[in-house]
Amino acid sequence: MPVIDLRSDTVTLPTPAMREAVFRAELGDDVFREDPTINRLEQMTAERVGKESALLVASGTMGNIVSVLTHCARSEEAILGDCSHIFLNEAGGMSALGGIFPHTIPNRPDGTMAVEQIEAAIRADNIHFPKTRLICLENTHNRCYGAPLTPEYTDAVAALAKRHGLLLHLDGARIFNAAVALGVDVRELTRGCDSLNVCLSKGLAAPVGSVICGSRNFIARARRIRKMLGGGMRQAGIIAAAGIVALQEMVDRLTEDHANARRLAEGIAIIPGLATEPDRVKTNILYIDLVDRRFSDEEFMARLEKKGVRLSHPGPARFRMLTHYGIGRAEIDMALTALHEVMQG
Ligand code: TLP
Repeated sequence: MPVIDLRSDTVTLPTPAMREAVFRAELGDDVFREDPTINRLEQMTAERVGKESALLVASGTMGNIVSVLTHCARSEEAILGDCSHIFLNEAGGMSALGGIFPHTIPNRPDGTMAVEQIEAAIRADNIHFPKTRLICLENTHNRCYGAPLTPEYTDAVAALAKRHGLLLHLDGARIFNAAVALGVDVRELTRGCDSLNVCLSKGLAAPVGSVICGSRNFIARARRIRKMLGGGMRQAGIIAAAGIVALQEMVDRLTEDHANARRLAEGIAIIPGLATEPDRVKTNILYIDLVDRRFSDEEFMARLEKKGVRLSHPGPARFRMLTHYGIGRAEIDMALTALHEVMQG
């Protein structure tokens, strides 16, 4: 029986073109900056998102922590959403590794934080307070149904940061999903930020890797932090080769994932005992609530697993599904059938 794995878009396997590119990749020692494939990926990514320079890192988590450690010194403060991945899912890296203080603002359902609330959170110059240094945004917003943040919103936060002499980091793990969903050039979503993290190993289906982008000066400093964290990866052109294919061939098809997620949500909305909000689905992420408490969460997941459907379990009676490369319309319909059957008992 085929497994329909909707736990995450990180489960994607590399495409045949990626495997071929990995096989043929020209390699060198990247700590000496001698891996031509990495150099090419970094240059390509920087150009694509409109920044001067870029740096390959092992993961999205590493991209975020390297960026935050590059921007902030110990005892400084970063303002970020209370539902952000950096705050919830990165093992508290900013405080553990950097002595950086996270100051959270509520995320609204559309993934934004109210600009007035961000402004109110910026500390006055007073010896009792940590110094605010950084604002972090997340686009698309994972916990908020994959909501894409608009250019207008990002520009407004960037303008606020500038007015207060702060820096702006964008966790753009799924920034291409946002660009495709909004029908804008990705640079419109990145122009105001000082750094961003782009993941190659989520919807773009590369096996490993993220790229952080920013000014030449930022990337030069980030390179040292990456080394300090043990992230100098030598012949990692093996990774970069698949990343190049991801950027070249896997961005436009994200529209298919978005259409499939919407179809899935619309199908789930009419299944008795389950609840979801199809109108919130703008990209490839949706959440469902198990309203019917005949089954425990574990029982629900086990019954679906038996029918070959996997989803993730971010909280009590709440589940998450992501569409991605390898999940077509047929798989969506099979998943809906499985959900119907499970709920019919
Ligand atoms: N998110 C993963 C899990 O950690 C939840 C997923 O399955 O969605 N930023 C955002 C917005 C992310 O969603 C993720 C991964 C990361 C950063 C971290 O990327 P990795 O997993 O490469 O460290």
